[in-house]
Amino acid sequence: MKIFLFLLALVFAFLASSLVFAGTVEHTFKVQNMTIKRLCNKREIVAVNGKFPGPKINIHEGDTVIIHVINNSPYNITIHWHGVFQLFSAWADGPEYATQCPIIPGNKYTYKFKVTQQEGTLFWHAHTSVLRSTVYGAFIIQPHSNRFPFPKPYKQVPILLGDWYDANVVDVENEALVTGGAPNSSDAYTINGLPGDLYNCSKNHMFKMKVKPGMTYLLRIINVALNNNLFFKIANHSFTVVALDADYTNPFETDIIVIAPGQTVDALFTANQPIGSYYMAASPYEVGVRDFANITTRGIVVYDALLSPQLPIMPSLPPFNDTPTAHRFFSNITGSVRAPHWVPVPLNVDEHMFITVGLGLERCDPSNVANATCLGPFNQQLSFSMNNESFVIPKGRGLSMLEAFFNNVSGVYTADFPNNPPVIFDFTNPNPNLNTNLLFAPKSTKVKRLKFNSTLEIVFQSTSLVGAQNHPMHIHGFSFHILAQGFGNFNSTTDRAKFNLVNPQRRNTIAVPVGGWAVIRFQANNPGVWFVHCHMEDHVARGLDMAFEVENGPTPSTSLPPPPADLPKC
Ligand SMILES: *[C@@H]1O[C@H](CO)[C@@H](O)[C@H](O)[C@H]1NC(C)=O
Ligand SMILES: *[C@@H]1O[C@H](CO)[C@@H](O)[C@H](O)[C@H]1NC(C)=O
Ligand SMILES: *[C@@H]1O[C@H](CO)[C@@H](O)[C@H](O)[C@H]1NC(C)=O
Ligand SMILES: *[C@@H]1O[C@H](CO)[C@@H](O)[C@H](O)[C@H]1NC(C)=O
Ligand SMILES: *[C@@H]1O[C@H](CO)[C@@H](O)[C@H](O)[C@H]1NC(C)=O
Ligand SMILES: *[C@@H]1O[C@H](CO)[C@@H](O)[C@H](O)[C@H]1NC(C)=O
Ligand SMILES: *[C@@H]1O[C@H](CO)[C@@H](O)[C@H](O)[C@H]1NC(C)=O
Ligand SMILES: *[C@@H]1O[C@H](CO)[C@@H](O)[C@H](O)[C@H]1NC(C)=O
Ligand SMILES: *[C@@H]1O[C@H](CO)[C@@H](O)[C@H](O)[C@H]1NC(C)=O
Ligand SMILES: *[C@@H]1O[C@H](CO)[C@@H](O)[C@H](O)[C@H]1NC(C)=O
Ligand SMILES: *[C@@H]1O[C@H](CO)[C@@H](O)[C@H](O)[C@H]1NC(C)=O
Ligand SMILES: *[C@@H]1O[C@H](CO)[C@@H](O)[C@H](O)[C@H]1NC(C)=O
Ligand SMILES: [Cu+2]
Repeated sequence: MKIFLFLLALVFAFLASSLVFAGTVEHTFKVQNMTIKRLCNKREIVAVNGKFPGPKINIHEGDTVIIHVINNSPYNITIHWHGVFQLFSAWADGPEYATQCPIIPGNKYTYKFKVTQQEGTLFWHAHTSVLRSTVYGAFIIQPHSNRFPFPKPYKQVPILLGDWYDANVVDVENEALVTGGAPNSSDAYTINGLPGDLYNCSKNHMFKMKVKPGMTYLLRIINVALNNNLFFKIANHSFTVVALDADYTNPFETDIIVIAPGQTVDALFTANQPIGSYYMAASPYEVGVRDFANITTRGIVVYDALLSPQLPIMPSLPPFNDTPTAHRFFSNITGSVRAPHWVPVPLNVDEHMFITVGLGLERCDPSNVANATCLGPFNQQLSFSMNNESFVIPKGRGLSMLEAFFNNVSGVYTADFPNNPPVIFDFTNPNPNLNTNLLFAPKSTKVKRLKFNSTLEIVFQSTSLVGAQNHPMHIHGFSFHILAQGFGNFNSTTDRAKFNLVNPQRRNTIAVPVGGWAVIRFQANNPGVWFVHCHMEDHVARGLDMAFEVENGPTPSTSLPPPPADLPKC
């Protein structure tokens, strides 16, 4: 009998390890104030379950995720599962007033969705105001079979690269919206919430990673910073990039990672250097931004050995404006066509869009702002736009955009987002000889309607009217192929020849080259309203957004199901 039970146990153990059944992963997120010391001060931040960074969600592909969000914070909250396709579950996507009204203080909402057709590194974050500054965590999708398309790493280590405000971040944003100028910059960068010893009072707030000599680690690197691209290095070690935004790539050898807000990079590194300790470090990559924290965050990689360690070695990081290094990283990585979940590039395009993205102005309205003069360029207010439409989030209209879509309610948004910019000019000329009237884009809430399953190609063209800046464009609900990218104005005659239709990288956030363009393509196979926006948080509130309204398919199983009963009301 004992032998029999033992054998039975063996059989079950075998089944459990080789056959993985789709499961359910359930968590409760209590969003609440938390007192924390960073830099030299104690501060109240908003955080989940008293943890900063917030809890890691670790699931397998195919799992159903149920997260009960209880808002005990003083602010409205929603949570976005950044990069999760939300196939036929748009109600769980999260951006405030796009797919749901916010969860007001004292209320709750349960996010429920199934994660399929994707695996790798994603993250979750608040999608109300600028609260994602401290309300974030890793969202890791393990392969269903636990098998990676590369040798199994010894350990997986999330590396959340963030930033830290030595002030209440909501006050910082609101102050900027009132003055019309740029918000105060963050005060530090962080690795897993820790600034590291180059900052004051932070010697004991440094991320430490112990490694075993000869072992290979999978770093799951996520840029959660509000407004900064980052360079990342480990002294004397190189990386093999194996995935971007939860999509496998061909192995790419590099000693530097470049990552924009909203992006992730999966990189292997082997502890193959002389026993000792080595700093890992991140510093900003910024163009056209006057004010940003200009100090490196660092953590330390320590070889687990009894020998007394040498002084740690510091990597040398590029200058903050090193666009060639950024472009080399961003443009050279290709998708792995043999890896799980590879999607071939759709070859027949149904809709072509050419979308300008960039900085402009909004007229200073003394009755609306604190002052007769605003603090933006030309004493006006900063504003951002796409195709000269500066998006206004439809707050105060009683319904989210997705509810308006589902119930056929008009008056929340209009479906006339233009396919092309209204004026063609020398988009990337830094000193255009133009009428300043060009700088003022109208405020509107426009979406682009797409047929179910149609294929869309977009040229994102950045503009330099008031100044060239980086814009990491994020599309909810989809990953897209990046066919080509370059500098200057996109030329449809010569640049189409550069399209990679065979093995382009696939991402959910494209860092449009500063003063340049990028071309993407995807199939709109998911009905709902999908927010599209720059992942520089300051650009979101000022209009660098739009949305896709993807129509239902022909059958109930290709249509958006009704909303959950507990969907928050406005
Ligand atoms: C939470 O923190 C905010 C910001 O510091 C503060 O205004 C608020 O009073 C705090 N609320 C509670 C319940 O502690
Ligand atoms: C922003 O920075 C200015 C200048 O340092 C400071 O006076 C102001 O209080 C800051 N704003 C916030 C909200 O911290
Ligand atoms: C108001 O304008 C004055 C003068 O231009 C400036 O010094 C001050 O900082 C402004 N205050 C606000 C809140 O924008
Ligand atoms: C550390 O504090 C000193 C004195 O307040 C200040 O001058 C310096 O800029 C601070 N350094 C950092 C990295 O914040
Ligand atoms: C680390 O790299 C530097 C610069 O390449 C080199 O001089 C040094 O010898 C290396 N240190 C170790 C411990 O390998
Ligand atoms: C950033 O700091 C570096 C070195 O401390 C300095 O050379 C550079 O000019 C600074 N950049 C900005 C934009 O402040
Ligand atoms: C990457 O792209 C750059 C152009 O930005 C090119 O010069 C370089 O040779 C490419 N290859 C690698 C492996 O970096
Ligand atoms: C919305 O309109 C569509 C198409 O006209 C229709 O099929 C659907 O039943 C309508 N939905 C509601 C809730 O009225
Ligand atoms: C944007 O639209 C406004 C209002 O129609 C117009 O005055 C302006 O010239 C346009 N600018 C551009 C860059 O298209
Ligand atoms: C949508 O496209 C997919 C793959 O491209 C195809 O398998 C599916 O049948 C299409 N569905 C409809 C309703 O057209
Ligand atoms: C595109 O490039 C071709 C070939 O260099 C050139 O003749 C044409 O003028 C360019 N078009 C634009 C819009 O710049
Ligand atoms: C919070 O959400 C409610 C309901 O949508 C809204 O009325 C209120 O204005 C929101 N508060 C803020 C500060 O956005
Ligand atoms: Cu932007």
